[in-house]
Amino acid sequence: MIKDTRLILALDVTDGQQALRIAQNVKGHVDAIKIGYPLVLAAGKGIIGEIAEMVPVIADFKVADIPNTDRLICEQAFGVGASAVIVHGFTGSDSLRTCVEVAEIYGGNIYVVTEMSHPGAIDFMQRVAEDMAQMASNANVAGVVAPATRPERVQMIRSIIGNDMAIISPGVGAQGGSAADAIKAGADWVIVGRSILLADDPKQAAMDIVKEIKDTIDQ
Ligand code: NUP
Repeated sequence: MIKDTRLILALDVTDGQQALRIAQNVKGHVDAIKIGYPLVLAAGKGIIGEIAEMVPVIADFKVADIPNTDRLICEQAFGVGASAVIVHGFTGSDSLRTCVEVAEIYGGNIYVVTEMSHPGAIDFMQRVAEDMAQMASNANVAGVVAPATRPERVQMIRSIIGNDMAIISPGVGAQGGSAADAIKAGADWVIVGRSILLADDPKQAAMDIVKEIKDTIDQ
């Protein structure tokens, strides 16, 4: 993924035509589009390939199974044109290794979820997030997912993984986090869904976030 706007759109809509229209509209202003279950279940996995013709696609399948099932899921995602797949870390190193092996075959990338951005992540995930970040950094992945809602946790995770891996950070806007704070804490990209999708002018909303990020970096 080319680091330019540092914005990833979470395309959480359930209408394929609408998804294509939004992708077309924002494509110059985002570095990637993240597609998850809502859109793929509604429109079919082929939507990944259609959008990937415009913008690199990250398949947010939060893969979390035994290695063989993980392999089958990752093959499906990369096979239709995803550039990257998001996988959970809590299933452990063998599951993660299998996802990385599939990514290597397709020339794609894996991002590992560490601590999620919603409040419930504190119940269980937070206490193992640093271990999962460490596992990710030993596993030759492109990066990790860390919460823009808790910039101090982004900073902590950055200190564990070092500077060779990327942090992609959801939780900006609708979940209460700020793009500027996430970038300052060490995120490489922010992931934004509803603040763009529900805006009167999604393209302008994306441009505003890109400007906020740029102003933060230039400071
Ligand atoms: O920890 C995570 N938090 C999170 O919100 C990991 C994620 N993958 N996401 C996803 O990011 C979530 O599923 C949604 O697609 C997007 C955030 O959307 P929004 O809150 O900006 O609308």
